[in-house]
Amino acid sequence: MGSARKKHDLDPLPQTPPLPGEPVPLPRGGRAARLARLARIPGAAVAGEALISAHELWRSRRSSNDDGAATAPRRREPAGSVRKNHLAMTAQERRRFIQAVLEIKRRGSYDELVALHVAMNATDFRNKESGVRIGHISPGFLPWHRQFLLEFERELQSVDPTVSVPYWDWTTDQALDSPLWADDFMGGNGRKGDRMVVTGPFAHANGWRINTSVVPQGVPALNGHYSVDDRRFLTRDLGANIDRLPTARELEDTLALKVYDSEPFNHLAGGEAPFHSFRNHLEGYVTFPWEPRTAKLHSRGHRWSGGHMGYIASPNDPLFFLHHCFIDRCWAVWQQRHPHVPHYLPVEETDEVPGLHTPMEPWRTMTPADVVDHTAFYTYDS
Ligand SMILES: [Cu+2]
Repeated sequence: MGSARKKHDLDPLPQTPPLPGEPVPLPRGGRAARLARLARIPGAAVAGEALISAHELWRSRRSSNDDGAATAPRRREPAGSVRKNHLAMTAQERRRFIQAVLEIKRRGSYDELVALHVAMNATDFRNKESGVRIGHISPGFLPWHRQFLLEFERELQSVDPTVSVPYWDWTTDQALDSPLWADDFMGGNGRKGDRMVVTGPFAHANGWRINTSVVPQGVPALNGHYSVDDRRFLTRDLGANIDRLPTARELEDTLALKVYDSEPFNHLAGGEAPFHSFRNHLEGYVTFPWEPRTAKLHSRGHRWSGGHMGYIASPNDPLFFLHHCFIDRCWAVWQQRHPHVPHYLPVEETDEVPGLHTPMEPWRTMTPADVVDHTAFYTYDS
């Protein structure tokens, strides 16, 4: 049923180049106003006022003669967080995590993070073929999302210092009756028809509202690509858009790759033997010849979950953070398997993608080099 609708709705992590090559003018106005217009649902609570257009910042830094040195990395004292598989959390840990998420939603910082992710996506996906790409379709994918999760975790810890971000290992945790989908945690699937999540803490009836648009205004190319669906309730459509979650084999084959990333550092990198892009295979834009030629790993997790997870504003679903925490852990595991290769490439930034020492936008507080070793900030339970 509704296959045409689904195809239209859920193609945000595209396998095919979605965007026309024409330059798209950025909206006029102050940076905060611009970002707010990009990301906010009219009438929704304000989020993201303090954020900055990543694209604009990048351009201005690159054209100035500033040496681009980042300020000292923000390192938590002590680096004591342990990120756990959610299946290993106690009932109390689960409760505290959910309470902290609800509190930062109430404060507005949750929605600021969603808005920030939308702003970054707008630039990255528009420039899929060529142009500046910071956190997606770029070697910056892993360090950028590492900092994004650190910012999220820092917000949670300002509410409850005992909380850390849990992860969802979808290679083994695939059952629809997993505690992942329980009423005291992520809540369940969307209901038939409108796909509204109706159970758990993020159900509309329990107060969770979508405040950040899935449709960035002022980015016409994206408006044509993403469906206009600004209803205020969280949606999911588990398993409807793609038949299964990523497998352990997919992950193992990708972890075996020895090169972090290579030219052209986009959605095509490592697509052919010798498959020199761990990053792109993990991000999920290319597959091995023995795999389905559809999204894998990171992309497949988004598409399988469906609903908001399939959109440009996927962090609207807190599931995003558990998914990306596992992706982050995959980078750490890969480093352990390949101790003697560069853990981030390229060393020198290009006109399009960040180098090892390029400050990450829009924060400009850390570079990929600063976050390459996650143990400076947190550890994983296994
Ligand atoms: Cu992302």
